Amino acid sequence: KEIMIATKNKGKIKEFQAMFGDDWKVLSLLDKPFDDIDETGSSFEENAKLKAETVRDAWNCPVIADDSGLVIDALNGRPGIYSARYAGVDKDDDANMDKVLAEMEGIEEENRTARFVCVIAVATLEETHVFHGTCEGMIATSKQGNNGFGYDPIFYIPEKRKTMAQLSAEEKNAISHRHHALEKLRRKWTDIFRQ
Ligand code: ITT
Repeated sequence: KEIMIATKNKGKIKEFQAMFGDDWKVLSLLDKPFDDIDETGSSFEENAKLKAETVRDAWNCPVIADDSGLVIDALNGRPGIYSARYAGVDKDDDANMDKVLAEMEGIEEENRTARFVCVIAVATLEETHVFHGTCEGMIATSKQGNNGFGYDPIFYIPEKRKTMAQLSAEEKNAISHRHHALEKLRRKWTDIFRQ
């Protein structure tokens, strides 16, 4: 079984492949090239739909997309939908984290709350479905850990006493925003694909 996920983000691709499991071959825009899609939406949901539907319309097959990011309360929700290029350069994780750490300097622990948000859009030939997932945490004061991708080294999870980047892939994939969104999709899978 194969499923196309309209992403070029290697971190996302790895996580989806692990979460779908060996029964599935996760295909991405790294396997089948596609021009960069302008993310012109004003919400995770709009951008997830835009990516899934753009590729679905081009290829006439069901397509999944993931729009995600880090929402920090003390920064009024930033970086939010601008997470991938918060420091100006697309997907420069270190620069993005440095910018967040600088903006969060001096902010007390109780005001460092944040969440990862993931919206998965599933565009079939008939319609598009969206599924939301979140993961609550705090912004650390420095980078810790080497696993995962993106903002994981500065996303501290109090229950685990670790940052997301200090968790194994299995541990992250059991609690992440992406996991929660995918679980909601799983519950509707047979309704959506009638298979
Ligand atoms: P595609 O559009 O090709 O899927 P992208 O990286 O541009 O890739 P987004 O626009 O959804 O995707 O931006 C998501 C950004 O949010 C991503 O680049 C990371 O900086 C951050 N992010 C999302 N999920 C994350 C996770 O699980 N851990 C850490 N950071 C994450």
